[in-house]
Amino acid sequence: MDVQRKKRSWAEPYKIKVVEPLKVTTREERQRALTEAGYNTFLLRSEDVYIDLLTDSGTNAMSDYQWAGMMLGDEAYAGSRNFYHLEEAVQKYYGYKYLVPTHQGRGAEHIISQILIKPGMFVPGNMYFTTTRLHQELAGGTFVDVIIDEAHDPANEHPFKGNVDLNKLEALVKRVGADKIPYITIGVTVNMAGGQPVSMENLRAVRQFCQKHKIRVILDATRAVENAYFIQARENGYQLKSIAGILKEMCSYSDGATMSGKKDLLVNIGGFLALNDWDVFEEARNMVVVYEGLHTYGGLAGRDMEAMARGIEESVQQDHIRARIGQIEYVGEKLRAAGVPIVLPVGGHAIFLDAKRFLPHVKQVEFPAQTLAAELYLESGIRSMERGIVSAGRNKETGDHYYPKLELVRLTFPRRVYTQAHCDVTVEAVEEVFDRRSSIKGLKMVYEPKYLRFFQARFERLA
Ligand code: PM9
Repeated sequence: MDVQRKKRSWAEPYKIKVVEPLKVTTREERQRALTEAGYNTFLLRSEDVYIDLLTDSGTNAMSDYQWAGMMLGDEAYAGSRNFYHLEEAVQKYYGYKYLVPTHQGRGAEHIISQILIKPGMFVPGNMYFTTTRLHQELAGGTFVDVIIDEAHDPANEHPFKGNVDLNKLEALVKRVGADKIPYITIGVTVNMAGGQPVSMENLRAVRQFCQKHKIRVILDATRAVENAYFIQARENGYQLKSIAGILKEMCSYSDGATMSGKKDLLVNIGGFLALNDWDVFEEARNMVVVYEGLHTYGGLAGRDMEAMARGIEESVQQDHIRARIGQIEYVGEKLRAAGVPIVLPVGGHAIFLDAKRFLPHVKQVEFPAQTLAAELYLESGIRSMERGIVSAGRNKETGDHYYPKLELVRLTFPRRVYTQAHCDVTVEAVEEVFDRRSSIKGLKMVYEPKYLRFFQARFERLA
């Protein structure tokens, strides 16, 4: 007799070979640790953390293939064979001609900003990213947000919330003139919007517009493979295309990319700047020796470059990316079912709790997302990250806080690290904080560093 079978679940396309014990702490220990850390999860010691969802940056588990590659590190000062392997992998999978390795993403952001931005220029982008915008400002530029409005609404379920609004871009060109715009940065996916993707159609349209106005397009390709997965899943005409093919097409609409290899590329350290334009490359290759290291290592050991080259190959495998994003979707579905306010649709690397709706009684100047991240740690030992007013920083002209529409707490999943049981524990912990949300009080900032304050700022509970 024929039996109608239910659809099979997916499972991680790997098994575990090495384990790292986790420490469970008591509430008293966590309160002590949190007070010492000034209510900033960046200042906690990792040994006081149970499940670490601070970031997916450099926290990935490498494969045996990558670890084997580490033993093949050619630690020559110049011309390491691992550099050539990395260069080959970037050319093959991303399609750019020239490669400048950097120690991580912000090294690449620094170099491209210093080369292309002159004081008084404007740099549009599909929502700011902390380090990217700071490097643009340090080079004398002003960041201008040209993302579609839907991206600023956590409940809006637009499938490509990372898209550039071409009307906003056009308005900027009209206002300041194309010669004042050295390039546009397109984040794929958009981290601060909730890991939201950009459609291929939009990338193509931006390319066309920018070609007409002689404006360069620079991708922030940090999570471009995750973006490629969303294009495959959501955009007409891409269902049967490979992730590798989609990734290459995405990059073909740009002149270059900055990359933090610590995310998509499944490594613990590394990044690069990739370019098609020889003149810009020549300057970048010259600058990297001042700030990072020789142009064939850029601040990385040979073994790190080898691990990244191998990570590129693994990152575009269909079963890998499906499981990667499947894990985020699993947590998202459970939280949504429990009525916890999260950013929708669920993005590529994290679940973002909507702190404005989670803690509506905490004013934005009382740092609702910072408060919620601290509270989740206190409840469960789970570490998350604030992505709201603290991350947004201050307006360099007025000195006032930026007041971002999105006030979020990010539960970021490292790749290939946690199991479904860790996901269940996380959901339960969030639900418990949600149940007692009305009793939670905000914070005041008692120490504020000058740059990227979210990393080191300190807070105290409001009485
Ligand atoms: N992102 C993250 O946790 C690292 C710490 S927060 C500054 O999400 C994008 C989209 C990123 C990113 C880092 C960088 C900088 C550039 N673009 O951290 O310097 O998400 O390798 O990359 C972090 P690096």
